[in-house]
Amino acid sequence: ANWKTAKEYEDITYKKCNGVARIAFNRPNVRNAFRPKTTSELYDAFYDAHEDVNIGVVLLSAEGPSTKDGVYSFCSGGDQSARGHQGYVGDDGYHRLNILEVQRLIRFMPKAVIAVVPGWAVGGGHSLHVVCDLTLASKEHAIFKQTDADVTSFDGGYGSAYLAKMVGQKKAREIFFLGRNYSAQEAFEMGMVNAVVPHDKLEATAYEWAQEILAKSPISIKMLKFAMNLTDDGMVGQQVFAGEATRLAYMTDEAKEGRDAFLQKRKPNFPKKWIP
Ligand code: 1HA
Repeated sequence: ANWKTAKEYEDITYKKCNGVARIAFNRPNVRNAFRPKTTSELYDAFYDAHEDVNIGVVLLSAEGPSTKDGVYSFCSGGDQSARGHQGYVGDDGYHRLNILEVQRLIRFMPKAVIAVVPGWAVGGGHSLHVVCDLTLASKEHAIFKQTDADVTSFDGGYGSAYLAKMVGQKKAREIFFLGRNYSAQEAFEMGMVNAVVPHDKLEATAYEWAQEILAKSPISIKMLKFAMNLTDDGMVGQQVFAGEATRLAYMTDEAKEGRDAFLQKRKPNFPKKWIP
């Protein structure tokens, strides 16, 4: 793949190639922990991928390994050294939990998002892989771990409750209550990883999976994602799904008549067909 840098950032890299966007954590020496700068850069890049009509699949990956010890990581969650009393403190001095906004962008992205996990996926980093549509993990180096209950920073949303829908209640409670390490293979067997991939083939495999998805009907992928989100997302899930129903309704003669009648200041004369 011939990746081209889409935008320069400090804490992440952002590249594009043939319909695929690749957003990657780039703080490998702290296991790709995120600070407020990281999350606002993630938000910016995900929003760009959301808006770009030439992008159909987004990879959330990570640069590495650490130059200190050669260890690979996906993301180790919130940067504990940036944690204040009410959240994570940014350059502006305000305390935020804005990784949750990034989670929502991933969740409501009208395209597939694939987590590409080369190493540690821990705490809020684990929750990010949970919220992505698919997860590919390095056979040799990926380790999944939930430390939220070690550091009193718990994700009571998608990170835990949605995880439980994915791996079952007993396993999800084990993951959070014991905080053990799980290999890519164990995570695969639990149902939270789609494929275990040899480390040196991980990025290429992610790109191949993306290309397979890109060959499908874009509307179908979007509607299927939103349909599968719907039951877990309550009224917001309904809103997102229904927005697409409205868009499809716009394309009918009926909708054109409704708009035209308003603009022409006359009563609408809808086609009198009640198609079952
Ligand atoms: O759950 C949430 C949220 C929920 C709701 C709303 C907002 C949320 C926001 C955030 C989060 C969270 O992410 S809570 C969970 C926060 N993360 C952690 O508790 C994980 C902390 N890290 C570790 O447990 C370990 O580092 C590790 C299992 C990922 C890797 O262990 P390893 O290979 O033994 O490496 P280690 O020596 O511990 O770390 C390497 C370097 O990276 C260390 O720095 P150094 O001594 O070389 O200077 C270490 O301090 C740094 N580092 C690793 N993780 C973090 C970190 N620095 C800051 N924050 C980190 N998360």
